[in-house]
Order: sequence, then structure tokens, then C-alpha cells
Amino acid sequence: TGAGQYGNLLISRPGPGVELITLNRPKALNALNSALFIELNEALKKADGDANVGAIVISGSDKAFAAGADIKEMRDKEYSDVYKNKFLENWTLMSTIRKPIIAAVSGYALGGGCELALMCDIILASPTAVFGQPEINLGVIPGGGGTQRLARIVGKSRAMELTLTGRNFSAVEAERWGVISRIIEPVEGKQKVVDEAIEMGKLIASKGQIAVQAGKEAVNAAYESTLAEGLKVERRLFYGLFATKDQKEGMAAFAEKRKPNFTHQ
Ligand code: CO8
Repeated sequence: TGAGQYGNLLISRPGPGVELITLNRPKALNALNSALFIELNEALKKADGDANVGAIVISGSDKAFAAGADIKEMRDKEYSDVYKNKFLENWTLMSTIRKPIIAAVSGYALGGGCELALMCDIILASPTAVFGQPEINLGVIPGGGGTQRLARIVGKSRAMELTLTGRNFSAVEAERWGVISRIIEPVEGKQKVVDEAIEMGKLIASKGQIAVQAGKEAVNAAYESTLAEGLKVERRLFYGLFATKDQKEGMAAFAEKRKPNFTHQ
């Protein structure tokens, strides 16, 4: 499964079709330095190209999903460095991954950590999760999509408040505002959010994978186009699925009152 090949990540296959990527820079609360992000991109590309993977889960530790971009790495950078070297270019690969990515967030998800969660397709959180865009306290603003994605999800007033005050927001607020799908309560003092994300990943991986990826593409179109354009994208993808074996199998199985056996073709 590639376990042990990365310095800042742990990779495992905790259930059929699920790739678990655990951010593993515990001493820096999983601060996202370039090395970590290059590895994360590598791991995501690998999982995306692996026919045995149907869903990807990204998690951190109980204390921190990720406490932001690495401030110590950024502090001495000049405009000419970040511009010429396309500093945040690494962060855009994630949005090209076709398989669904579930974020399992416990503890701090701040700055780039919050933005990393927002780049995922589904977010589940522990009650301990602390989200926020504190960049304003460092004399900068979010640069990994925080202002854009938050504005689309939580609306202008809240996005402004969060960006301009830098205040954190809780798992309860995140759930109320629709930033996350839901809060996963711990059992006997142990956080269960990663287990729940794995279960969700297994469920998604059990579906026809062409339909799953088409579903992701269609929902994403809602964020990147007008309603009319998005509806066209959805309909084209829907039509296209009638060219797949999984559609024949799924509908035959329903009519024959049996479970479908999807072959992802
Ligand atoms: N960068 C570098 N190191 C960090 C970071 C970080 N973001 N966060 C924590 N660390 C380090 C600390 O420096 C400390 O290291 P050391 O032991 O060597 O002193 C270690 O992690 C443990 O941290 P603390 O001792 O501070 O732990 P506490 O439990 O006291 O506090 C906090 C936890 C509240 C999370 C605190 O660490 C904190 O405020 N961290 C910074 C949060 C922040 O400002 N994040 C935003 C960073 S800017 C950003 O993300 C810009 C995004 C730009 C776009 C990126 C593309 C997506």
C-alpha cells in the first residue's frame, strides 16, 4: 500500500476500496510545509490512479488536522520568491482528483488546514474540531481558497467576519453553517471520526465508480458555473452513464430484486 514511503504521511488501506492518508508531522501540529504537500499530492495521484481505491480519507491527529501552512517556512519569503516559484501552486492538484476525498477532522483545522478540509468533498468532524482562518493575525489573508470557498458555503457576512477577525469557529458552528456534513461523537472517550469516514469511504467504494466520479463532477459544477450550465453538465453526465455496464447492472439488479455487482465499466 506504500506505507512507510513518506516522511510526513502515513498511508493505509483500512477497508475495501478506502485509502487512508494521515498527515503525520505531530511536532508541528501537521503544519503544511512544501515537503508535506508534495507528498500529499503524490499520494493523492497514486490513489486516484489505483483501480482498487474508490474513496480517499484524509485525517490528522486527535490534536490537529492541520494547524495551517508552515509559518516558519513562510516567514522569510519575499514577494519575488512566492510569485516566481508559484508558492501555492502545489495546492491546486487536489481539485483535479476525480475520486471522492473525505476529510476527518479532529482538533485544529486552521488557515491552510481549514482550506485543505474545504478542498475535500465531504467533511466529518469531531466535537473537538476547531476551524478558522487566522491569517489576518499574521498580516496576510487566506491563500488556499478560504475566502472563496467560505463565502460560497457560509455566505458573505460570516466569511467576512471569519476572514477579517481571524476568529475560530467550532464544530457546532461548522455543522450549523453547512461547512461539514456532521459531527461524529466520540465513544468511551475515543474519537470516532476517522472510523466513520472510513465507513463512508467503504460505502462509496461499493458503488459503481464511474457514477461516483460523475456525481462528484456534477456537484462540483454547482460551485463553478451558473445553474443553467450546471444543469447541462448534470444532464450530459446522466446521459453518458447509460453507456456504462454499471447502469445496466444496477437497473437489472433492482428489477430482479438482487444486489448489484458493479464492475466499474
Ligand atoms: N506553522 C509552523 N509551525 C506551527 C504551526 C504553523 N502553522 N502551528 C503550530 N506550529 C508548531 C509550533 O510552532 C510549535 O512548535 P515548537 O514546539 O517548535 O515551538 C508546535 O507546532 C506546537 O504548537 P504550539 O506549542 O503553539 O501548540 P498549542 O497547543 O499551544 O497551540 C495552536 C496550538 C493554537 C494551533 C497554535 O499552534 C497556533 O496558533 N498555530 C498557528 C495557527 C495559524 O496561524 N495558522 C495559519 C497559518 S497561515 C496559513 O495557513 C496561510 C495559508 C496560506 C495558503 C496555504 C495554502 C492552502
